[in-house]
Amino acid sequence: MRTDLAQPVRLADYRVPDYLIDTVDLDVSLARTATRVVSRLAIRPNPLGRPGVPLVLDGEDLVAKRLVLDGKKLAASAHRVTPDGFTLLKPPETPFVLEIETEIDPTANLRLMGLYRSGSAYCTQCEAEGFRRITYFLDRPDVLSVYTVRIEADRADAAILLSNGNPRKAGTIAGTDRHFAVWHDPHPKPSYLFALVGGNLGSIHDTFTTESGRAVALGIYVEPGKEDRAHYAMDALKRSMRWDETAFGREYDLDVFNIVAVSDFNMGAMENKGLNVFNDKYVLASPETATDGDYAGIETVIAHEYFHNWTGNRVTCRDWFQLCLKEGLTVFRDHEFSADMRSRAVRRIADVRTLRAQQFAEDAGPLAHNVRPDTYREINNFYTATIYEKGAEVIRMLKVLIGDDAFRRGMDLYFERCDGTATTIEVFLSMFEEAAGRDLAQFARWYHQAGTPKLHVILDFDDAKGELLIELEQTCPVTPGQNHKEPFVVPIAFGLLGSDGSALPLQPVDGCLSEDEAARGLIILDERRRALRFGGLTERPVTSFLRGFSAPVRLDAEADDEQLAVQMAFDPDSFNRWQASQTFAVGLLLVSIAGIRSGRAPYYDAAYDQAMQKVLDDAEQDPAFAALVLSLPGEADMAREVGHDVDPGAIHVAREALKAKLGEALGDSLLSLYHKLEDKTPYSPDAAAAGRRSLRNAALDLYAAGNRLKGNVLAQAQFAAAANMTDKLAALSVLAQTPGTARDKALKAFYESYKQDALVIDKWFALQAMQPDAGTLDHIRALMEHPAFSIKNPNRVRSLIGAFAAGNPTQFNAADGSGFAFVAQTVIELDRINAQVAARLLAAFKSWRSLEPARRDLALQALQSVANTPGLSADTADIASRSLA
Ligand code: B3K
Ligand code: ZN
Repeated sequence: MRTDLAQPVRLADYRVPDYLIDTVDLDVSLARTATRVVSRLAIRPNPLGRPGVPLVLDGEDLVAKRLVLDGKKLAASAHRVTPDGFTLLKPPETPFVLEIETEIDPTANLRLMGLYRSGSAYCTQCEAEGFRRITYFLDRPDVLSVYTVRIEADRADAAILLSNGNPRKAGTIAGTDRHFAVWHDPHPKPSYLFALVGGNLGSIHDTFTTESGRAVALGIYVEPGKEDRAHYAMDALKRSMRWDETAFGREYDLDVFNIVAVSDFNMGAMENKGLNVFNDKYVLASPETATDGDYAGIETVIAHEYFHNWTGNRVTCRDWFQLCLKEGLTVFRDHEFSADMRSRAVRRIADVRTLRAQQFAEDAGPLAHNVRPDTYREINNFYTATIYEKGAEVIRMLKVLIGDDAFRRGMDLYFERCDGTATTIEVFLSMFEEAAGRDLAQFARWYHQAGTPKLHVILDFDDAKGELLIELEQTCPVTPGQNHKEPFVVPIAFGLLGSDGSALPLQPVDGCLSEDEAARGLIILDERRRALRFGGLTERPVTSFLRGFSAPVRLDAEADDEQLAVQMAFDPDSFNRWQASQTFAVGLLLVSIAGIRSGRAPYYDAAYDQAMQKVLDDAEQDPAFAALVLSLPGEADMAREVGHDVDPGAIHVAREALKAKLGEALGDSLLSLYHKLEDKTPYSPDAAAAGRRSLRNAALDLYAAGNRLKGNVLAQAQFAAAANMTDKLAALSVLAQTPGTARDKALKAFYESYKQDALVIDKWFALQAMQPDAGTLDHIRALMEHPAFSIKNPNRVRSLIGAFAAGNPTQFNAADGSGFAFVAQTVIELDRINAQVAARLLAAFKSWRSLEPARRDLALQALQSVANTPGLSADTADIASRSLA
């Protein structure tokens, strides 16, 4: 295992590989503690590389058993081999075959990278650099090879044997109880997309016929007995395959597509060619065990991994600096898919909430980095919200800027020209420059400059002339290593409303807006400042900026309560109707938080509940949307709004008080809505039914905040009667807010009902970990001893410890430092087991510098305790040192 700070890898140092590997023949004999891997590599010097240099293959924790060059045992003097690498000192100048046998121990592999055991199955995870834990290789994404894989195992140990590509051959080894399968993947791929699975798994099967009439055999493999829970994933897969044909013209390209669900997995899922491996959380669903949110998550992740087949696999990344080339683009594609499957407006709001909660927070702290970074020490730490979510926003802006048609032409060009290559962001952007006939050099700054730009808006209304003057200015905060920022290209979708809510035509004065901008209701801000003037106005209009959240920026615009109320009721852009409700609440909360810190009572303004009452009156027209409006900005959102010297305790008090006031003021309407939305029909996970449940549960939550006793009575009844997990968990989360015997009883009953089901028990862990009351930390410590908890399983760690660190701002940031110390201690313990998950957990400290001084000191001490631990993994050492820098 590597330790402490690794040498940084720099984009500027990129060099093409000196050798290429055309084909890989793997022969893997599975055994629990001693799996044998024979790898036969057809290697040749890269005509573009340096001639005659030694061949250096990556390795990690490997034991080399046999080394053969062109059929002859390799002399000791001709090579160097260690667990971490293999060097062939003088490689032949013409193509040669290198055969390497390694032995690996999947059972001892707790890092869950390379080949490991999950439950009773063998599985692999190779992205980013896990293949080198299976065999010595040029483990970099720009080495593309055709793989043929033979897997052999005891039939009793692994009846199912899967790898990438198409099945070629299978059979029994005469006279033994062993069998084998051979898979061949005709598409050249980088090693990070290699996968292999062996085990005794249950499965469901289906067929998909592609647009051009080819039949594809689909299979989903799960723990035996859970087959029934895989049907929604299969349905989502078929819808994804069809959608990629219609939305992007992309057809599937193998005879089979398999998905395997495992219960030990470092992240959500992995897009290995033709053999996606999934965290079972994103495959398994039944009404009794999965919430509406889980169903939506499965749909998205299934789609995301499938879409990688073209954006990631057929066209891959030249190096890991280009990660957003596949991730940002694929997130954009899965967002579009979900928007087409469900309500576009509701999806957009949900996606922006995630972006702000995760990416804006990351961008504002010490872990901020470019969408296309130019240096890293540990690439696994760059699978971040910036690469994924901001990466997707950048693509969305590109589409807005050049228009739908040019965007589609650019994508088509990209697939046509780059298919089968490992490429870069520059090449990607050049496709759109060609398709749209415009220069994107300035737009590319979104990839090269970190930080969330702020858009300042100053308004001035000239009554006499009936003109509105708008002054726009963009600024961008300093981020690690970047003090100076050049202006971004910011597309601002924009409109004006009358005080009665009517949409007003845009009448730019003196051609201050181009015709195209005026027609599209779009201001393109590509300088630091821009002034605009709109005329023909009989009264001061209400302004609506950033419709649909047209750019990932923070908006700083003046708007009074009356204007926000007009926007909430009438803005034709539903995103901005929702945004106005949030801005209203943020304004009240900021006053309240400042007051609480100076010893005053929480602040409230009845204008807010009047505006919210109107939303409730129309709630049934779009229940999912109304549910989002009823959910107040979260405590982490408020911490971001406060920005510096944050006191999470005061934020909690202010938010609870606002919620209670609102719940009380709207009590009757909430209650009647709650009763009206009761649904006695059988559960269906579709968006409309899920929307009604989310509104009903949001109404219950808000009602209970203002009417605790009566609310808890309703929640008790719902908890007892609920036939689906969405309603059950919503009721339990209301009950969990009041410490005492009723809560304990409900939690116990929940555990008893679902103790067989690890994924449901994860919800039980998470709910308890997120309670803001003072007893939570002790309770978590006790739960870590619970038989259902295991520090070796990433889902358990994320649901108990991760939920505490990321979802319990009050107790994680407790004034005595106990939350920080606990998470730091757990990171240290976990680091020895699974460094990747430990490093991810440590990133929960990303906002520590914006805390008030006393807490900041305590967070600093906790971070230092991690950084000073001897023998830390490269993963955790990297996060610790960047957090402290
Ligand atoms: N590409 C994988 C993530 C791999 C993470 C490696 N640490 C899943 C995805 O984004 O689709
Ligand atoms: Zn991805």
